[in-house]
Amino acid sequence: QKSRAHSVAILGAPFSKGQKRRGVEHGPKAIRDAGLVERLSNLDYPVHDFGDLKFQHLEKDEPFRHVPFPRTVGQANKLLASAVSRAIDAGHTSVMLGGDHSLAIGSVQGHAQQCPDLCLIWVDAHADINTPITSPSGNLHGQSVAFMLKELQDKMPDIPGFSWMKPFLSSRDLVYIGLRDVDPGEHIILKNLGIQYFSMRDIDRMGIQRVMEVTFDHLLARKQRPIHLSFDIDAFDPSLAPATGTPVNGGLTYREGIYITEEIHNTGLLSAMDLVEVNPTLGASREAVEITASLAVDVIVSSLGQTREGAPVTYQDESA
Ligand code: HAR
Ligand code: MN
Ligand code: MN
Ligand code: MN
Repeated sequence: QKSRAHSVAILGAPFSKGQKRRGVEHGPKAIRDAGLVERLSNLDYPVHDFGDLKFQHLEKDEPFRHVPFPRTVGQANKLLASAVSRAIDAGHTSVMLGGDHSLAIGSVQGHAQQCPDLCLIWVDAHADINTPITSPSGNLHGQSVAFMLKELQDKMPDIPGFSWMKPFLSSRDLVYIGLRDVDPGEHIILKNLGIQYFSMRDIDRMGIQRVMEVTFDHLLARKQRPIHLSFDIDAFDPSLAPATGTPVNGGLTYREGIYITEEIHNTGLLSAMDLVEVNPTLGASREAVEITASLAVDVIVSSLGQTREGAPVTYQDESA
């Protein structure tokens, strides 16, 4: 398993207008406070923390149908997309700290500006593939994937705030892991487009090892290509990740979650990732918030090469 000694760019995205509960904009600080940069410095590449993006909050942003804050979400994602694109162009592996999951629109789009052949692994309790028409809540964090998919282009109305982007991803270049709360309209889309997904039931049946094998067969068998990992912390069981806005029982175990990220690291193809939906105002206690943020750090460092079996000594030599 090769892996280039990449540098890592951390981009904080303190943003919450893709859903109705405030507090998730404090996710980046909670994840940093849980020791992200120190833990990454144990790995063998340089870390550049670019701080937090400064998002604008628009005064006038009328809902589109029942979808709140369309222009605010659109503009935030436009800003994030250019930041991710610049980070990838500069040779970094991009690590976006959310923030709510609507931010994946900009993160994946910015990555795709540099790597048009990327594939997407979406680890989440939810499919986030509602269109503004099918969405029961109207919340844009439940619609991120619908903005990306070419196959849904004619199902998407023109939403104010999103004229800067066009759909860029094929549905065959996407795999879901961890689903257990899928809306009826989303189920129809998954089935109609033949999207490869592994629900928690599939993980129960197949085991996580086989799930990852089939995931990579599906995405990488034809050719090796950059991977975007979009990891929603609510993929984990709420006992492990309580501080999040839409917890759903019966989620990933710690070992399943870490196995997913170890396998993704071992491909040597991870090019950008998101860690979203940590909401430090929602934990029932200080400890609940700390275990959630510390789990987020474990997911990130494991994706970037921390192993459970140790590693040979490496020397800090960038020319090597
Ligand atoms: N499917 C529901 C909706 O569209 C809830 C999904 C949003 N929750 C998330 N996203 N955290 O993964 O509103
Ligand atoms: Mn999500
Ligand atoms: Mn979710
Ligand atoms: Mn490695």
